[in-house]
Amino acid sequence: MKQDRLYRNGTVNGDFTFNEQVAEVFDDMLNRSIPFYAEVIDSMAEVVRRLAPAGTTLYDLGCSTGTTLLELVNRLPELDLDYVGIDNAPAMIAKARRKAKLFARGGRVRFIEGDITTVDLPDAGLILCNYTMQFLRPLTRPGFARRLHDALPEGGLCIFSEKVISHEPRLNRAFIELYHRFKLQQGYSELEIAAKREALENVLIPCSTRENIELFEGAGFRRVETFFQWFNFASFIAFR
Ligand code: GEK
Repeated sequence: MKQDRLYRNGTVNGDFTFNEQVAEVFDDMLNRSIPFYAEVIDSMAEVVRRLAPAGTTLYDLGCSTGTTLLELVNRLPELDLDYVGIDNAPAMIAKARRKAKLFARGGRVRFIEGDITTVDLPDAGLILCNYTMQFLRPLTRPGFARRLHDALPEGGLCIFSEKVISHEPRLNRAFIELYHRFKLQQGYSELEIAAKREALENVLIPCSTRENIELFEGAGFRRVETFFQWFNFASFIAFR
């Protein structure tokens, strides 16, 4: 896995985008930037194993290089599911397809280049959207959540993960400090952390846990709960 040293000089050339350079080091970047990334995939696999409606399609929106989807395909061979990953970054989809050729053990998995705010989701039974809604403009999120709701049948599920904030300033400050410490422990330098934070400003816009729950309840989901949280990273499950 190629190491992420994109910001080692502390230079920020404009806002963060999901280009070829990012796709190349993305798996390392995610492992070292999202606390408990592997554990969240493990937990999701267990939820999917128990709750996925059989005979439907599982979509991963903002699938990036396909890591989550390929893990699920390989871990859940007994489930009668089709797997579709969607991302609008061509470099991510190209890499996901290469990984699928190497690692997907005969699963029914496809990767599509598309915009998750407009793409159709036929036969959806379960929709994943991990660390991706945070990149959609906040004003568009209610419409997005409504689309997901409308694409699912009754009994369908949406599992999503987001970076979150707290509106309690002291807690929010603690979140930021703890996350900073996590990135240092992962081998990023102060310079790299500061530069990445600057590049993501105005690009990654997190909400609170409660706002995310209200967003999905407002879109019509019957029940929304968290199943994992590490300080400022949370994973949710919404029942249609
Ligand atoms: C994982 N879920 O491994 N349409 C399609 N894709 C989009 C859009 C859009 N409108 N906006 C952003 N993306 C993955 C990680 S990364 C998270 C998801 C991160 C895509 C973007 O191209 C990128 O691949 C992904 O959303 C976000 O769990 O980089 O922090």
